[in-house]
Amino acid sequence: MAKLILVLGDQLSTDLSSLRHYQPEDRVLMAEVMAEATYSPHHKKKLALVFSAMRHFAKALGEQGYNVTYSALPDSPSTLFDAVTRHIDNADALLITEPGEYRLLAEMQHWQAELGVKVTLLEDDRFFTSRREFARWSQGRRQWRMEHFYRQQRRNTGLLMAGAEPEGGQWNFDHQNREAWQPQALPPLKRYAPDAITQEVLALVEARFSHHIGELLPFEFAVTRQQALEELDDFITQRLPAFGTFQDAMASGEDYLYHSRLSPLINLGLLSPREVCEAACQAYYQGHAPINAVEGFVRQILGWREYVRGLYWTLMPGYKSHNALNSTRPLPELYWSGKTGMHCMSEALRNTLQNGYAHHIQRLMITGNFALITGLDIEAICDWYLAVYLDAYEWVELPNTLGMVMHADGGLLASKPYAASGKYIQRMSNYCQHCRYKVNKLTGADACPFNSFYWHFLARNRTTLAGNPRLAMVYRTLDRWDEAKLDAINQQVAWQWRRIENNDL
Ligand code: FAD
Ligand code: DLZ
Ligand code: SF4
Repeated sequence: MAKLILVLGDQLSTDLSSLRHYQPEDRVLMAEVMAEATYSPHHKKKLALVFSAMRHFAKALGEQGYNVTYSALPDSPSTLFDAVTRHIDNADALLITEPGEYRLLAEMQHWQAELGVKVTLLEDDRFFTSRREFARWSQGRRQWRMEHFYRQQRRNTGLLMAGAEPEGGQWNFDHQNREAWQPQALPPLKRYAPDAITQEVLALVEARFSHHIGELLPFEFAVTRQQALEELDDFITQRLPAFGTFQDAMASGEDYLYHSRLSPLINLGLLSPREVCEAACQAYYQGHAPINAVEGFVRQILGWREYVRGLYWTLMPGYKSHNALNSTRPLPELYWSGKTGMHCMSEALRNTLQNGYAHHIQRLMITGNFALITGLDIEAICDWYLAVYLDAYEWVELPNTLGMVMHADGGLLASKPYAASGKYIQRMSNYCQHCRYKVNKLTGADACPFNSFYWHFLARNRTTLAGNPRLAMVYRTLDRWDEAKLDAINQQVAWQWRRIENNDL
């Protein structure tokens, strides 16, 4: 009985559950399709990355002896279902590792009836925790907290454990990981010159997707398993040792700092989360990187990445419709153009549009914080985050945006909204030194917009947020302010909104 095995664009792992069932009579199908390329206006660099990595992966599978059919754009069926329909004829069954996004899983669940052949969806076991294990962990818990989940993950995997105790005597070294930026020379990044396959993909993206967001060139990203391993090694040797210390820092003109840039490669399947965590732990045991760096890094992958995935699959499809703070303002044009006088925003947006990248603190505390405190429309901001990053897939983007940034799930993902005034940005970066606005001013034409938007956010969400013990202090401050001051904030915010609408903030 011959099987057709459909491998999706973010399933580029030779140990994929579906490929483990491959027999010599089977065929692997990979297809570039317009439906996947356009369900979001993906950044041009993301399209190039996904297509180039898919083509390289198919070639590598062929070289290893697999029968591979690769359907390349522009001459490809428009949907994955159409691609399967075209190639199913000699097969008696279709095998797929479950897709990462709910919308596709929901579609695939109808395929057996529509195709008339047996369709088997296998678990995607490239994660530390299965969907079922997360559902079991979360069931009956009054509160879901990443930190509790993470400790269980450490115990289950033995990563950074010394017997029953956490390595270094603590679960978390975050207090050492909040250094503000200090000017310093950063290690150079590795760049990969586009080969013939990538050049063909770049020409395709330029010809067919020129209206998509972002800058296509230069394109120097890793696209093969070998290059992904080089990227991992480069991060572990060059940047991991200082990763923890400057994890929350931001600096004008510095796009990556000591971050790993590995998320696009892990999410595509070119690196496994386990091998990445193990490489970081090895650096600790060999004395190459300190515990605060290694634990901080491992927590992002073993903790946060697994946690948001578990939460996504446990709560979808309902999760997508939450809007606890009633955020409804249309997304300002500046998110797409990057044009704004707010230097912190302009830096985060430049990085985003040029590189398809922004590090976590830029996503959370700059573009995310601005979206939260101005009350931007949930669907629009989620769509934006899904479109603009190389690593964006809904299973990881949605909980981070809707939950962590917008607090739209009412505090399920994060116990307090990550709202901040300009003061936080000033403390963690050098942005304010280059800005046309004055970070210490609350009102006036040159006042930092984050300040008035922040207090306005707290005032307008008082009913929902004032009971949160972690916000008690800021509400006590707000309570001391008289009507005149609150009125001035309202006027400042109204004026800033007019400037936003005129693309002039
Ligand atoms: P590093 O700082 O080097 O971190 C190491 C790794 O940890 C990352 O490669 C990533 O795999 C993982 N990680 C870190 N933080 C998170 C997190 N909060 N959730 C899940 N994994 C995490 N990450 C994505 O992979 N895809 C997304 O679509 C995505 N959308 C986001 C949207 C918002 C609004 C926010 C605030 C965060 C989002 N993140 C997303 C998480 C995080 O910002 C990125 O994983 C990280 O910036 C990627 O860069 P890096 O590889 O240099 O990360
Ligand atoms: C992201 C993406 C893009 C841009 N294009 C394709 C494609 O043409 N063919 C394909 O199989 N997969 C693609 N992908 C990845 C899918 O969108 C991804 O598998 C789902 O979103 C589930 O995570
Ligand atoms: Fe951003 Fe305000 Fe600082 Fe300007 S002054 S960089 S707007 S925080």
